[in-house]
Amino acid sequence: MGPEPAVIELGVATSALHGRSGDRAVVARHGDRTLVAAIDGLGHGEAAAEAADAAASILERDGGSLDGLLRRCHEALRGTRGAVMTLAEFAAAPSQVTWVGVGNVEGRLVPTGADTVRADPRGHGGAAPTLFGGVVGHNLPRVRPSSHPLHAGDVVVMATDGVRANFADGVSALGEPQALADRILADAGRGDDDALVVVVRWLG
Ligand SMILES: [Mn+2]
Repeated sequence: MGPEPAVIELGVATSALHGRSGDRAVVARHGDRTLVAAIDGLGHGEAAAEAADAAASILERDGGSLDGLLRRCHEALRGTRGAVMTLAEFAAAPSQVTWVGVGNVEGRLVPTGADTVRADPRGHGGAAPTLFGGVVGHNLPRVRPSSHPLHAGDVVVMATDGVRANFADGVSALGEPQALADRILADAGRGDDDALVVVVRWLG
């Protein structure tokens, strides 16, 4: 018997400014851990989509530490436009999310039972991954992933900069992840860039 897999429910909402989106969501299971990533290829259009595809193929295939994954993406994205991304790895024993970002793909934890959570991670309310300045494929910063305990029903939201930074305001952990993702995109989508909202509910 292998270890218990991390169990999540997922919702993804996306919109493209022109043609193919340069924003990409990835979900990959590696052993007892489930990796969820939100990727924003720089700019938009085909060149952004190619950069996002290169990162997605690494993340779908490879396991290992988050900083190791970022390094492999960095190598794979050399010669592309580059991408920013946030990676969140869900594990069941103990129940936690380990996460980190390069660039400005924001993440928030909306605790189960919380009515709403403020978007500012430095304020009261939801935890957030640390985002390190840089661009995967061009300048990769030294990153330090952080971990946060999860309780069944907690929701993690990730959104690219095609979504306003206050996207988590008023979001509750109730409701289906796909409905939450659709509503956040409808309410907070900027309309001037590719946009991606990824919602994960932790089931334990
Ligand atoms: Mn963008």
